[in-house]
This record gives sequence, structure tokens and C-alpha cells, in this order.
Amino acid sequence: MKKKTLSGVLLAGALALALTGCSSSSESGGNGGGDLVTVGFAQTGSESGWRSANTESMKEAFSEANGYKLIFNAADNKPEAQIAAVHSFINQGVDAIVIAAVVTTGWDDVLKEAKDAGIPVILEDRTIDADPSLYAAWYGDDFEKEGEMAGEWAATNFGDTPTNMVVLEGTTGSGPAIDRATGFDKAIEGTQITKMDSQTGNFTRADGKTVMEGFLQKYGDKIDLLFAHNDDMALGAIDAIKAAGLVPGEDIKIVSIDGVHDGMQALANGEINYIVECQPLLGPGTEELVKKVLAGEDVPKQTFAVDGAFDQEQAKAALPDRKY
Ligand code: GZL
Repeated sequence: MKKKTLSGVLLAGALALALTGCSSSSESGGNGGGDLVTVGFAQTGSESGWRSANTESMKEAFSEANGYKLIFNAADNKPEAQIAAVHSFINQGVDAIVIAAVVTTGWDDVLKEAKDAGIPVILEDRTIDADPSLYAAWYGDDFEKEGEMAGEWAATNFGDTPTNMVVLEGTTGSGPAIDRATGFDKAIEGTQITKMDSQTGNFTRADGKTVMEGFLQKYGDKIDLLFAHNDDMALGAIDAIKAAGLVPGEDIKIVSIDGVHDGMQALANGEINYIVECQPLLGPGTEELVKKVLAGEDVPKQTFAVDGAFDQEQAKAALPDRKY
């Protein structure tokens, strides 16, 4: 924890070495000594299968065995609860703070407070609109590129014929919702794909189903294509499409983003037509950044995870070895 005097740390380290007889190792958490590095992690919540995989990866990386004491907070997708969690981490004097921001805005004040307290902040997954000097690094996926890849698939397969599309957007104000829409819209510019409607389904299966039910009531069989900002909303939409007596993947083509297991299974079954991957296993890379930042090493401001994309055959081939 913060606020230890240097002599206190050296003494603790010396005691730990005496007790365990092992030399200080760079394998343990941030400071290499015997005491744990305390990390406050402000997670969005538990809105999707992607989020569950991300949380598991982060908890594994910041385990006690790896030398960390992780203080975990899931904000139930409430921005104000997430800000309060970060305030709490600062007051507890943690050694470092990691944030997966529900929305991009509202971060400057609490990040200034962390900076004044000498606590480094590392962003994982979600992006924020704040002065870059207020955080040490960001590690995650390229949301605009994901949207562009999904849009390019739609343009290639449907751009030459009049195609009516509806969109299930992610959490309003979140980095992935903003950037995936930007990338997708750029890719379908000049095609014959018409966006009839676009509403948020909050990245959840339940809201994806509810919003799709509304689209079906309003547009009926005029809908040719659905772009879902994540698999969970696509899976909810599939339930609504089936309940309306239509065939998902045939009557209504579906392109989605994430590549979680249930989404990839629906793709293999032909109920989704294309998925752009969004890598959730960000724990090891985030832990590496925290360790380097605490050791005073220079780190890149942005590090991008590598994402693939899958059609039905590729999903069938990939499913057996998928880790999430
Ligand atoms: C993207 C991540 C998004 C996923 C959703 O990196 O922030 O949030 O696409 C998740 O499934 O809810």
C-alpha cells in the first residue's frame, strides 16, 4: 500500500527475504519484494460475456500468487458509481489504479486527484476523453477498426443492392459504441445500405432482445440486416427474430463484434453471419504495464490487442480451441 516510508519498505523486504530465504524476484508484483502490490480495479460491471471473460483475465493476472492484492469494483454500468470507486481507491492509498471506463467523459477531476496523490492510473479496454497526462497508459482493442471491418463485410456482401439495416448500439457514451459506429458508417459510405434505425441495447442480451422486438414491430420484414455492437445484443436479437417467425442469418443477416463463445456458436449455426473479434483477455498485458509503471519504466501511451474476424466455416474451425 502507498504511504510506506522507504525504510519501512526496505525493512519489510528484508524481513520477507529472511523468512522466505528467496531473493527478490521480478516475477512477483510490481515492487519485487515480499509485500503485495495493491491495485484498485474499477470494472464497468457484468453486462456481457465479453465482460465476464475480461474480469476473469484481470483477476488471474492480479492474483496474490503474482504478488498483488486486487481491490475489485464492478460499477453495474453506472458512471457515477465508477467515479466513486476510484475516489475510494485513492483514499485507501492503493499503489496503482486500473480503469475500464463505462463512458468516455467525466474523468478529469478524479484522475487529477489520483495524480496529486501520486497514484498511477492505467486504462484497460475502454477509452476516455481526458488529458493524456492524467493516465500512464491504455491497453485494449481498436474499436473503430472493428466497426470498419464489420462495415466492410456488410458493404462487400450487401452494398450493391438496396439493403435496409437496423443497429443495436452499445452503451451510450462508451468508447466502443462511439468508435464502432464511426468505423462502420465510414465503411458503408456510398453503398446502397440504408440505416433505418439505431438504438442502444446497452451491450446486454436482454436489452438487445427488447430493442429488436421494437424494430420488428416498427419495420417488420423490411429489415434485411442487423449490425450489433456486440454478440450479447445479437443473441438477444436472435431470440426476438425467432419469436417473430423469421429466420436469423437468413431472413435478417447479422454482423456482430466480440467473438464470445455463444456468439461464435450462433455463427457456426448460421444464425449470425459474421463476427469481428474483440480480445477480452487483457489481464496479462495490463499487469505488465502496471509492473513497468511502478518500476518507473517508460511505457507506450497506447497498446492495441490483436483482433481477428470469422465467417461461419472459420467459426466452426476456431470454436474447439477458443479460450472464451
Ligand atoms: C469492448 C468492450 C465491450 C464489448 C462488450 O472492448 O468494452 O464492452 O464489446 C462489453 O461486449 O460489454
